[in-house]
Amino acid sequence: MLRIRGALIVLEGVDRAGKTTQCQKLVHALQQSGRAAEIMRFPDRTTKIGQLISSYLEKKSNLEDHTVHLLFSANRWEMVPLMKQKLEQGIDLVVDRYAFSGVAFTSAKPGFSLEWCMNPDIGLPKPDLVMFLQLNPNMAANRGEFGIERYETSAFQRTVHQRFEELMQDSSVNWKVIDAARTIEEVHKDIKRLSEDIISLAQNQPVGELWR
Ligand code: 2DT
Repeated sequence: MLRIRGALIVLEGVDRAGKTTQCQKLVHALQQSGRAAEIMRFPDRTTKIGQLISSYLEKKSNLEDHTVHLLFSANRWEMVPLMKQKLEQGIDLVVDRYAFSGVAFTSAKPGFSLEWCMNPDIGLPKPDLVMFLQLNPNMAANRGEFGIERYETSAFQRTVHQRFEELMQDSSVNWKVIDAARTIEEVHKDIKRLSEDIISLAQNQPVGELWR
């Protein structure tokens, strides 16, 4: 019998949009319906590269901007063999941030083009579905104070949001915009439905290559 592959599903959005909560709820719902589903998140702070990134985000160390961008990308590439293995085993991967966060955050810094930022991530496993949790920056700010990590200021988040809007113009990626200003359950219902649809479609197709 032909083994049916899992789907690669990514959640993106600005801070406070509810990505992490929704990833957890989606994995739980898929598991409840009998699928093998697992959560992943980037940056993955558990690896050696991830620890360098974590210390940078916590402002315990400084890294040059190009360097940290490449580390974020390397942190994805180091997980690629495992991701491919899991997808081939039929496991659905629900991923909290991916290359799109990589590009949106670095290109929000002065002097970084989208194109330069996209380059190191070209060829990563292409998500079957990328859901962007849309929340306007004012509403995000109303959900509470920003944290103390790097990038957690409203001015920077506004620019990040603009960069995501530019990335969403790219029709080679299967973007779906989700209104994240609703209740957790309403948002979850949409995410679950879109995910179930893509899981059936993806199983008959090979995993693609991002931005190639
Ligand atoms: P969280 O761990 O709270 O999601 O914050 N980031 C993330 C980048 O700058 N580049 C990337 O490639 C990725 C995946 C977004 C992580 C912070 O790191 C930023 C917020």
